[in-house]
Amino acid sequence: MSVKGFHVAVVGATGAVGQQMIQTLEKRNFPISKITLLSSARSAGKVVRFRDEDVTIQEAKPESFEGVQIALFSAGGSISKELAPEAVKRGAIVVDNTSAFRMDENVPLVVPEVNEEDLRGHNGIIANPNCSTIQMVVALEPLRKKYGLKKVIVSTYQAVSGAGAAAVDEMKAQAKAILNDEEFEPKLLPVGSGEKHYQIAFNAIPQIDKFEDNGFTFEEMKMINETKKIMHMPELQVAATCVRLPIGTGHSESVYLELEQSGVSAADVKELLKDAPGVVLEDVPEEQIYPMPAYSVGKNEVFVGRIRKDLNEDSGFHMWVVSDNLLKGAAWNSVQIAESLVRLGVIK
Ligand code: L14
Repeated sequence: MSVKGFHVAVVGATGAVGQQMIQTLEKRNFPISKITLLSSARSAGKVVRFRDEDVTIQEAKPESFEGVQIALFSAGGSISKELAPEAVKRGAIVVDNTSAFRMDENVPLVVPEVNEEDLRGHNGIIANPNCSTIQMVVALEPLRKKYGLKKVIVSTYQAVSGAGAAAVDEMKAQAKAILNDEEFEPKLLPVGSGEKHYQIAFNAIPQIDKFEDNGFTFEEMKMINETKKIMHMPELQVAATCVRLPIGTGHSESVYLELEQSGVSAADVKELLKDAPGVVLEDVPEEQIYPMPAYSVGKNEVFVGRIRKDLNEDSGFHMWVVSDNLLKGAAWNSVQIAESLVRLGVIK
């Protein structure tokens, strides 16, 4: 690694995740010699503070990646499909936070606590998994390693910021309108381009992304397919139900899992997760200690609690998994991948 650091680009610099990427790079003191902030033409010209300097955001074009060594993308799948190959062509390693390349065989899909070594096989693009997938696999991996994993059934309680800053604004406006007995017209959720839109304030919407023919939504299928890929377990039984709740930031998940090994106790599981990388165990029911999304905001870790053994299935366990969807679910995992690339010597 050079002493001065790397030329890093952030694509989607004005978005909910892009903003967190910039702040995370700064907080982690990532070795940066130059930062290039890119966005759509609409947001170009805005100025962002980075390490006590004003950086002007530029419109993302193929030429923008000249000299860039690491490019963090979070500007939507179509921008990634168009510009990530352009960045790679110019010598950059891309960490892409969209679903554009995640299931591509030639693209490692990485959560450093689980499969950091997969980074060595990259071909220029590395994919950052879906937010809901990331926090779940961080909690599952120690169990898979020690006891083997057979089956996972998850229900999510997802925050609105996953759908972008505009969706959070819409939720707040709806809440205000409801408290004032005023009319409002939902426009963004569950899917911006969809035919129908529903109220999110004081509601729960059992749809995140579009439906596939099999009855699952894309978000649910992402959790299913990405989990198998990250854990190298095509045979793992996984099912997901993804639900949007009126929460600003912080995804929660109720996870049911079955181990390969029987005879394991809840205490064994707690003991294992207590020291697991990236995990904070918050599990003292007698003292009402358990993770909650409101208290996960701004933190990089995955919080796990409510661990208990199933009453019928000896190898079955239930747990509650919470994390900041914009950080471990997106920006922090991307920056963490960049840190791993440096530490493993994959990028020099
Ligand atoms: O796949 O709407 O990275 O909360 C993450 C946020 C999918 C949509 C992804 C949301 C997106 C999801």
